Amino acid sequence: MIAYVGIGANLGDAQASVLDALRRLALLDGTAVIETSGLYRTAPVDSSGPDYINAVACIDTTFDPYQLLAVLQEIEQAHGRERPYRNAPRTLDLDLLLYGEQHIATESLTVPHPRMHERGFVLAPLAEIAPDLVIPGVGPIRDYLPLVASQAVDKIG
Ligand code: PH2
Ligand code: MG
Ligand code: MG
Repeated sequence: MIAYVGIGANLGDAQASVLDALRRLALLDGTAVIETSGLYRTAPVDSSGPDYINAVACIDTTFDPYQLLAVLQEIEQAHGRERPYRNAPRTLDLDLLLYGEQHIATESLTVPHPRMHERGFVLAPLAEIAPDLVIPGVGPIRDYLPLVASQAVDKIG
């Protein structure tokens, strides 16, 4: 299944952590990284601390959504992810944004990610690699990008 993973970090060497996450995604069983966005420096949204480094990866995986969620959490744990409170600054965050066109709404997982269409730090890297994407149940990514234009998102390098 084609899935999109959002990657973010704003503690420690955030850029190195995001790049390491991309490497680790490529090493997962039954998973190929199809495309990765560039890295973006973004202001914290409903969060605090230093600017974030964000990116998005498109993967093709044989994992089901819950298996994928578990391995994403393992990668976060490898980077010492702590969760002192909601939206706390973090060493590494991997969010399952989209899993095919599936809608999932359970206690442990909501797909599409419920706030992705309001967040420049997700939409900018996602639109870079999937400009024609239609977010299931939401609409074309093209329609949502202008709505987040005021959020500080700078592609680096
Ligand atoms: N992640 C959040 C909350 N706020 N802000 C930025 N810029 N980047 C993020 O990855 C981010 C955020 C919750 O996961
Ligand atoms: Mg997140
Ligand atoms: Mg998360």
